[in-house]
Amino acid sequence: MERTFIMIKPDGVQRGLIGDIISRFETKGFSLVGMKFMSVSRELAEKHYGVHKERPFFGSLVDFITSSPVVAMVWEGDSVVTSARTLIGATNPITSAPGTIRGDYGVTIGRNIIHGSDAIETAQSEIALWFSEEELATWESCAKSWLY
Ligand code: 3AN
Repeated sequence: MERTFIMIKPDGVQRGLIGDIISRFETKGFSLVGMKFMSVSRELAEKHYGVHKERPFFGSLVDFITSSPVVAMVWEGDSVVTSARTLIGATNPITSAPGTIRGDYGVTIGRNIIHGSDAIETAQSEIALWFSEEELATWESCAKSWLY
């Protein structure tokens, strides 16, 4: 079963959007397999956003992500990587569609509420970066097969 890494950024946490965001993933039909409310170290933030190291916004992005707690999550389900990106909406909240998380709640690209892995390989490396194996649960003992 496919998994993706989702992070509610400091702005999403401070604006009280945790419940709504989790609800959107749950009602879509995905399964939560890991979640923690946590402060982010500079080291973790720099590794997570390493691909953007040369971009002009890298420093402010790391400053922002480390400024106050985030909610780190792993969600599981059919094609969850692509589907989560659809639920989240385009990077720039000005152009993300109404009905998406960023489209409904965001205005600023540097404060776009939520992160979601952009590909299956990225999801695997981000999950390994943010979570240990013991922090991830399994739904095998639950009768959820009828959801799909
Ligand atoms: P996404 O989060 O939609 O995958 P990326 O990977 O292009 O978008 O960018 C990662 C993060 O970097 C974004 N979520 C946003 O917070 C920030 N970011 C991207 N582009 C800019 C920009 N032009 N100015 C400021 N921050 C940006």
